[in-house]
Amino acid sequence: MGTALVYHEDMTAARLLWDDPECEIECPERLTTALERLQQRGLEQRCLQLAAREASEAELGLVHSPEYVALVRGTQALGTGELQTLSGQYDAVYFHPSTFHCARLAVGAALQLVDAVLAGAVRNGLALVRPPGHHSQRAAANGFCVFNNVAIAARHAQRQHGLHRILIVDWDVHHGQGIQYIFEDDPSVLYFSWHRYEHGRFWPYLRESDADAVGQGPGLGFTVNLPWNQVGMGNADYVAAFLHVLLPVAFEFNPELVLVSAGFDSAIGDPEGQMQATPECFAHLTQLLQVLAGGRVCAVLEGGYHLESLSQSVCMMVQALLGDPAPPLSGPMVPHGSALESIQSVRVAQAPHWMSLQQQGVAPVLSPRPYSPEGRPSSLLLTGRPEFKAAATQDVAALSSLLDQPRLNPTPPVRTAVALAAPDAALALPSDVLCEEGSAPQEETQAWARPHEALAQDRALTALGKVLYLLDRILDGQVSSGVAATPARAASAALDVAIRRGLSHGAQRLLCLAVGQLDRPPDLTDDGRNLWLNIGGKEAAAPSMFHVSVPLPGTTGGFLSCVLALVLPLAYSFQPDLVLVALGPAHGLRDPQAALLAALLRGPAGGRVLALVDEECTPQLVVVLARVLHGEAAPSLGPASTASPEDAQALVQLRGHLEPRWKMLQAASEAGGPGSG
Ligand code: X5A
Ligand code: ZN
Repeated sequence: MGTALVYHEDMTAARLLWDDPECEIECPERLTTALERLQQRGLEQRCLQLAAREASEAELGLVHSPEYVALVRGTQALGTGELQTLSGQYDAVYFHPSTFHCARLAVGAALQLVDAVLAGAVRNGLALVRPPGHHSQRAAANGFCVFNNVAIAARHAQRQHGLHRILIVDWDVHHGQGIQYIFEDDPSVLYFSWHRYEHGRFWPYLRESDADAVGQGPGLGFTVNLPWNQVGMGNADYVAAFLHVLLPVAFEFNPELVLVSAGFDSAIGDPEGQMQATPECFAHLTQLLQVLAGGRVCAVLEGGYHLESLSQSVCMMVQALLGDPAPPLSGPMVPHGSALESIQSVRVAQAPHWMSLQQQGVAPVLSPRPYSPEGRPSSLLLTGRPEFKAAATQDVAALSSLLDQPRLNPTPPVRTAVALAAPDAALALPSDVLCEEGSAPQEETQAWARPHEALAQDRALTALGKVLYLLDRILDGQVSSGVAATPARAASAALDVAIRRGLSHGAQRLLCLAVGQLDRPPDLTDDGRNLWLNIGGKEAAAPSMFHVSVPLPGTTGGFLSCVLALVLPLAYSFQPDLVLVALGPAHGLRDPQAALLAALLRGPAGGRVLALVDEECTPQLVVVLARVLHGEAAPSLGPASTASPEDAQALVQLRGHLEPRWKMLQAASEAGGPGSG
C-alpha cells in the first residue's frame, strides 16, 4: 500500500494583488517549488498522484456557517479595491478572485486524501494545498486561511467513514486556534499543537494558546497545547516533545486516523518561525506518527515560507511516508532549557487527563516566569555545527548553503534483507525484501567464533556466518536493515560477535538493545562507542552510562513508557550509526511489541537496524520485523493498559540517574539549571 500525493495546479492562482508585507509570504511559488523538488527527487513519481477536486458547499458546511461560505463565494465577483476592503476585516488575510475556487480545492484535496486512505487505496499521503486552513474559524478567515481544510477532513472522516477517534497533529509554527475552537469540547478529536508563543508575544497573541488550555466540558484533555517561549527550537526539542508529550497521550488515545496540519514554518530558515529544526527532522516526526493508527497518516500543508526549507522538508516528509529510512539528525541532541520548561508545563496541565503522564512522575508545577531573553542558554546553540551557528544568526548565505548541500543520504540499494537458517519461500515478505543466502567466509567465521563455546556446533556456526554476512552488507551500505536468526543457545555469543565486528568494521557508535536473557559481552569497554541496554534484567540498574538494564514491563502501558521514556530518548541522545536489537531467550515480547520497537529504532540510526531472533521463533515474528524495518506500518498494540507501580518506579529511578548524560531523557527543566533561573 502506497502514498498518495494530492494536488491541483489551480491552487497556484490565488495571489496578493496589493502591497501587504504581512501577507506577501503566502505566495504561489510555495506550491510550485515544493512540487518541482518532489519531481526532481523522483518522489512524486513514487506516489499515487491524485488531482484535487473541489469540496461541495455541504462539505464546507461541516465546519463553516452558510453565511460565511456565501460571503467567500461572493468574493469571486469583486474588484481589487473591494477585495482589499473585505480582507482588511480579518487578521492577516487576503482575497483574490480565485480564492473561493482555490480554497474549495484545498478542502477537496484533504477530503480525497482521507477517502483514499480510509478506502485502503493507499496507506498514507500528503495534500499539497493553498490556502492553508488551520487558523480559519466557523465564520472567519484568519492568518492566510479561508476554510479549515483539516477540521473539515476530520468531520468528514467521522460522518462518512464512522470514525470515533481522530488525532490532529499541528506542527505548523503557529497555533491552529481555528482547529482548537472547532473541537474544543469534542473528545472524539484530539488536537495537539506546538507553536511559537513567547509568553503570548507572538501572533495570534492568544491566552488560549498556552499549555493550560486543555479543552472544555467533555473535551477536557483533548486539546494539547505546547507553547514554545523562545525561538531557536530545533531537532532535539521537537523529538523530545513527541516522545514526552504527544506520543504517550496519542497511544493512550489510540486514534483510528492521524491528520497532520503540516506547516513547515517550524523549520530552519523560516522567517515566521525563526526555529532551527532541519528538514530531516520532519522525516523523523512523520516516522514517529506512523506507529499510530496502523500508519494511516494524512498530511495537509499549512504554512512554510522559506521556499528552499519548505521544499526540502516536504521531500523529507514524503520520503518517510513512502517508508524510506530517515536520514540521521544532525546537531547536538540536547533540548533547550526553555523547551523543557514548556514540555513540563504541558505534562503538568495534562496529567489529570492522561494516565500515561501521571505514571511518569510529572514534577511539581513551576511558577510561570516572565519573558526574559537573557535566560536563553545560547551556549547550546553555539556548540552546534558551523552551519547551525550561521542559521542561528540568520546568515542568509550560510543558511542557503546548508540547504543546498546535496544531502549525503546514502540510500542502500536493498532496504531490508533476511538471513534465515532455512530460507522459507512461503514467508509473506514484501516483494523487495531480499532473502540473503550468503555467508561470511568459513575461516573468518570460525575465527570470530573461537572464543565462544556456544558457537562450536555446526548449526551455530552456520547461523553466525549468515549473521556476519548480513551485518557486513549493512556496514558497507548495501543493505539498510535486516533480520537474522541464531539458535537460542548461541544468542549471547552471536550478539557478542556482532557487536565486536560492528565496532571493528565501521560503526562509530553502536546501540545494542538486548531483550530477554542475554549477557553483555564481558570485555565491552566504556569508550563511548557502544551503549548496551538490556530489557528483561532482574532489576533496574545502570552500572555505567553505557550499561543499562531494566526489567521487562508487565503491561502494554509499561512497555510503551519504557520505549518512549527510556529506549528512544537514550537512542536519540546516543546517535548511533547502527542498532542491534536482539530478541533473546525469554524475551517476553508479543509480536506487535517487537515490531513497534524495531519500527521506532529505525529513527535514531538512519534506518540501520539489524534484528537478531531465535531460529525457533515463529515465521510471523520474522515477517512482521522484516515488514516494519522495510517501512510498513507497525501493527496496533491495542488499548494501552496501566503500567504497574513497580515498572513506573523503575523507569523514574533510571531516568533520574541517566539524565545528566543522556539529555533527551529530560522531560522537565532541572531546578536552577540553565533556562530555569
Ligand atoms: C498558515 C500560517 C500564518 C499567519 C501569520 C500572520 N499562517 N502573521 O502559517
Ligand atoms: Zn504557520
